Amino acid sequence: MKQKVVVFSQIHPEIQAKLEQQYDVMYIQPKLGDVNQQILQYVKDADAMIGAGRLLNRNNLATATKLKIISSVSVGHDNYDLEYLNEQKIYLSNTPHVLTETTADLAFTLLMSAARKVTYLDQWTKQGQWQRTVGEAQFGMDIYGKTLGMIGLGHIGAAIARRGFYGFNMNVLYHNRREKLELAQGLNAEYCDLKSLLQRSDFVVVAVDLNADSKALIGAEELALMQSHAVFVNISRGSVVDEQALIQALKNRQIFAAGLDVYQKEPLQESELFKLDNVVTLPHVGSATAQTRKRMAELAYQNVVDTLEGRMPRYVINPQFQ
Ligand code: 8YV
Repeated sequence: MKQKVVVFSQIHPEIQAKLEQQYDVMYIQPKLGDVNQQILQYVKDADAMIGAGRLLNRNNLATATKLKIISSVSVGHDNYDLEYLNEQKIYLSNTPHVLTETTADLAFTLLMSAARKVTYLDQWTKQGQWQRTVGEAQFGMDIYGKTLGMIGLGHIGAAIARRGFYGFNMNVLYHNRREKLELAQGLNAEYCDLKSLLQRSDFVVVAVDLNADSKALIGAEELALMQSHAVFVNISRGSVVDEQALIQALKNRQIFAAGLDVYQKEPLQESELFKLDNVVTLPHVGSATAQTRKRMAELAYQNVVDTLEGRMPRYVINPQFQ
């Protein structure tokens, strides 16, 4: 009798095929109706779940009596009710490291696109607005040699800081739950409090995990500390930022521009952000390259195999069911 695995989001086809060879695989398919009802039905005798981008908690996992692991194809794991998984002794695993550089590339893409008005000017040009030499309305902000303020200096935050320091000769400030002396030394980075970072930075990049400390970390008060020429980038989680406050700050030209890859509600379907010419909005694509998503899926697959073969998964979040 094959063990049962529930796939709750799209994963790389090669990994899908490997799962189907080894296990009895069921797919959660939104087009078939209520996803939570599908999850409740399929997890009844499931041994493992693999996927990303879906809230899994004590409500939609209530029927999971045999579940041994939720293998998330992501580095962030705020979608999962960890307290419940610990109660039920269900491993939660993730896929760190393989997406670090790809996500940092995307963060810097957002920084540069927002700084130089790339998306606005692309549309402006394509609409035939380019009638004469560009003027101040088309001017962007310099990046080279400017001050980069990192909110969060984990693996991804450090990779972003390296791009600024080595690639653009930027002066790096950082705010983190604790100082990262060794890492900061290599980047000549200065640890500072959040207020000082927001006041001094030309570019503010949010790269924190979503947790009790970082939820709603950036609101109207924090945005008001930023300089009017400053650019704000968020590649962490939407809930780290008060989105309405950011919209107001952009509308009022309190800051120069923003580059966003995450939002309080995803997918972002209707938003005042769509009407603004000083924000770049991307659809949560930080790790979204074919190569990186395949490597993430490979790690997630191995976490499932290890668990179902009785070994501790390599990237487990709750190794001893704290
Ligand atoms: C995931 C991410 O693809 O890894 C993460 O935490 O945010 C992305 O790489 C996303 O979470 C999937 O919904």
